[in-house]
Amino acid sequence: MAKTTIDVVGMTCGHCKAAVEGALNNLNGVSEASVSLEDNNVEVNYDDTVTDRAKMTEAIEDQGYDVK
Ligand code: 9UX
Repeated sequence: MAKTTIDVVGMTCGHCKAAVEGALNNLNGVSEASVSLEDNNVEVNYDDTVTDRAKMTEAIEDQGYDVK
């Protein structure tokens, strides 16, 4: 299991938080995604034999947010 923090641009409200967390939790290999609106990032616990940062970045961008 691996853990990473991804900086995300453009999340301002609770719906943004839910959209990003939901998109990541829907990915195979992600066990937990937790957005901090204060820090503009998302902490992700994941299985690095199943998924990777590129896939997570794509899922976040698909929701309309930019990844730094
Ligand atoms: Mo509320 Mo978050 O309109 O973009 S969903 S700010």
